[in-house]
Amino acid sequence: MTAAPSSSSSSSSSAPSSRPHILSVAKLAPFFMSQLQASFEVHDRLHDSDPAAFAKIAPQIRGIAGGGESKVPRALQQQLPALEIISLMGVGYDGIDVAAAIERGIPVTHTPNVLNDEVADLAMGLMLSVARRIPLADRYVRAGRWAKEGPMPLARKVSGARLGIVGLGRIGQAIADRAQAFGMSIAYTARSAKAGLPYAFYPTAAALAAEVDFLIVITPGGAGTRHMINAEVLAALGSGGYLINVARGSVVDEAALVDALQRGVIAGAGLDVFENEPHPLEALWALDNVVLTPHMASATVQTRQAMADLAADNLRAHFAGTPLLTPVPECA
Ligand code: NAP
Ligand code: 8YV
Repeated sequence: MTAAPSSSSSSSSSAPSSRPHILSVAKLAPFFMSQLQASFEVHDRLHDSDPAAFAKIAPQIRGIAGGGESKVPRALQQQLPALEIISLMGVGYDGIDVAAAIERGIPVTHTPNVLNDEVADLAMGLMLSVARRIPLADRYVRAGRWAKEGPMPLARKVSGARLGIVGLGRIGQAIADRAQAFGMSIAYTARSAKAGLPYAFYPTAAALAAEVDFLIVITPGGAGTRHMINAEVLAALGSGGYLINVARGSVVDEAALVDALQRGVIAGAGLDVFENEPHPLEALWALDNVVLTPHMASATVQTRQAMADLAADNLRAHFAGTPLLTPVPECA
């Protein structure tokens, strides 16, 4: 969280409003916030900025709006006796205590599918960037090294290589579509094999890693996938292998990854997500065989607008008494 939240609602009137009160739990994009403010009384991160004011308004809060990285623990839900819905602008919802919400009949909504292309594009971009050393090459030219030292060392070919996808869901399949156009062979792991798809299934990440050159991770975060990519998986990927993580930082044991990168256990990594955001391990910063991006896989104007529209539509649907557009599977 980078900016100080505003301390109260969007209403300029001192008269009580009949519009539903919403708590935003993240710094929301202006094009999301403006939609919320048009329909609701929005209290922007008031629980963080002014706990006393929050305690007064809490009994009236009927909705929560947040992003894919937002935390909505049981303790926060318990402070909101009138809470009816939690709407996220993001597909991942590992920060939400969904079980606590379900106990009270509170639906949780997210924004699947509208970001598949964008996240798949960045996964391919990271794979190309680290294998072809594009950021390193950019720095090489800017530092005047081309003229002094000549061409850079040769890179690793991506087209035609063996790709493993950890998590073949909505985004994983969009990655596979792109990889097919690169002539890559495609294999995957997931909780279960997918009937009707022409890709080889491996029951574990380690078994998959042993058979591929590039391993792209695109599962949900949370307890079920925590440190699924560990030292054993990295050893299986091997000294010619590259890891790409566009899922959640928690899925990869980051200390084991740093060790593997430093010792040449794997060839390189492209990382959009980290265990402690926005503070990736500083040991990663010094490594030439990694490409780092700041959790930006869905961050284009077009896709973030589509995510905001869907998240706002879910809230509007709830308060209009019409069916939710995209509840998380546990609430569907
Ligand atoms: P999805 O359609 O639900 O797909 C998730 C896939 O992960 C499924 O194939 C699922 O297997 C697999 N999976 C789940 N738990 C697993 C486990 N314990 N072991 C092995 N595989 C497991 O989700 P999605 O829409 O593709 O999104 C995936 C995730 O990407 C999100 O939850 C979010 O964390 C992340 N994400 C990141 C960014 C970013 O900015 N970097 C943006 C968007 C999304 P089954 O099919 O067998 O159930
Ligand atoms: C965004 C994400 O960073 O959708 C997700 O799960 O991690 C990303 O799209 C975030 O949700 C924006 O609010």
